Amino acid sequence: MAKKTTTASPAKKPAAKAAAKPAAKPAAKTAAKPAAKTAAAKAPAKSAAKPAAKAKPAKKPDLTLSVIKPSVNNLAVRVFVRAAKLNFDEADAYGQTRTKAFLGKNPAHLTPMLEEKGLPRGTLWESCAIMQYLSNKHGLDKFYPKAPAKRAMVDSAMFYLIGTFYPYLARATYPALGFPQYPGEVGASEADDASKQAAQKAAAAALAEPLEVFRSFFIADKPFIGGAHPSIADIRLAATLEFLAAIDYALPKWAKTYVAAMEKKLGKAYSEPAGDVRGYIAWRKSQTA
Ligand SMILES: N[C@@H](CCC(=O)N[C@@H](CS)C(=O)NCC(=O)O)C(=O)O
Repeated sequence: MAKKTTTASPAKKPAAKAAAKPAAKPAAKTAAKPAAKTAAAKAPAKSAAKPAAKAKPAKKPDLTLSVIKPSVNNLAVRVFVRAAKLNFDEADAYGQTRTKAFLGKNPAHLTPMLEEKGLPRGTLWESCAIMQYLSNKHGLDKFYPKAPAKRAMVDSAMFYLIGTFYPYLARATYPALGFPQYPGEVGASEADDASKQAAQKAAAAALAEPLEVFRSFFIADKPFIGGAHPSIADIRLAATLEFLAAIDYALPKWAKTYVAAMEKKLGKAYSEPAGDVRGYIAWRKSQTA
């Protein structure tokens, strides 16, 4: 598998659509050493007579990911490309998504956005679609099982997350995160503060049911939805749960254990990009304290 290289700059920019403070941690600092260096370091000692083998230049990443670092939609894909050890470039798209150049590639102005030559339109957005595509392309069955029935469960969990769980979560957490809510939401309307708070409270209360569905139905008696190894649905779910810290949501014990198990299994691939989200939440809280 190709070695990861990331050219992501440290998270200097303010969060998503929000305010002005850097995410606490820089983006993945794991930027791989240039391949050439690594290869040279591993090369066996050569006899003095032979000239040293010419080091190969690092392979140019074949995919670019445009991201907004404090976002959990982005976190899912950022974790995935690291865990899958893909060869990628990361571009910070904060404040860029409505530019002419970005809209020309992606009229939905959404991140994460994948750019890759082989794609029919050159770009792909929607976090789950990006993870599905990359898993298919690189044969990453352990993240996205090939067997139709197992794959259907992963798909179902992801659709359920995007279609049911995430809208509740956005209504419940976006006000605390300083993100604008979607048009038509009470939180985005002219309603008074009491009505907005009631809507936020109702959304937070609604989270318990889908959360329990993830536990009882999708995870059941396994460590992860994917079984012994986290699937792309698990990465999407664990990443999403990170936002609940913004409202000090009382995560059930199983969910805390689940995120910890994910972090243990994926190591830095999870914890480094998660640091950007956690850092942003900590900063928001420090501002409103
Ligand atoms: N369902 C999408 C949601 C993507 C999304 O909402 N992205 C936001 C960041 S959280 C974004 O890029 N917003 C920038 C904009 O709308 O201009 C996914 O899972 O990828």
